[in-house]
Amino acid sequence: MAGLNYAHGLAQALWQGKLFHIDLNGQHGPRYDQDLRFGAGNARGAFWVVDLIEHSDYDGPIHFDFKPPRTEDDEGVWESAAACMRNWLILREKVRAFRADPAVHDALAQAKLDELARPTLADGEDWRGVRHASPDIEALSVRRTAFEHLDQLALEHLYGVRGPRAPRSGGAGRP
Ligand SMILES: [Mn+2]
Repeated sequence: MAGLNYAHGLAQALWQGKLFHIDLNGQHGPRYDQDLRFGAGNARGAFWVVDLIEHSDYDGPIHFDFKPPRTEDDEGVWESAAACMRNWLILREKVRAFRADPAVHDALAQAKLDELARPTLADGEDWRGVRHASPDIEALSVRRTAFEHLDQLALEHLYGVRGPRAPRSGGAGRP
């Protein structure tokens, strides 16, 4: 609701060993508490949430906190509940294919994933050193994260143009 990145919030809680419970639903940007069924609304955000949880050591409950529209009857309410679970499973299949894609392994390396757990403070450094720091501007200017490349690969898996069920030729095939 606050417009923050939900996957980032979960990742921070995991990093601190403080993720004990999650409530999943769908949302269109920073509005009131929409509680759409999971996978509706921000589908890209849902992809990253499933990717995070699937590839973490989280073993707590995975709950849905959604609200079917009031125009649904009892059958529609249960359909909405089943759709939350189905969308989780659809996205789980997609994130597994994403993580198995050799291009993704390469993109994660380009994004310096292996450096994420490395402290930015070197041995012997403290805050006093910052006052006299002389950064290598040339080196900093060529540094890149390559997050766009990684995120585009995620979108292509989400859109179904990469991975096991991707079209093999014509139309939406990748260049
Ligand atoms: Mn809610």
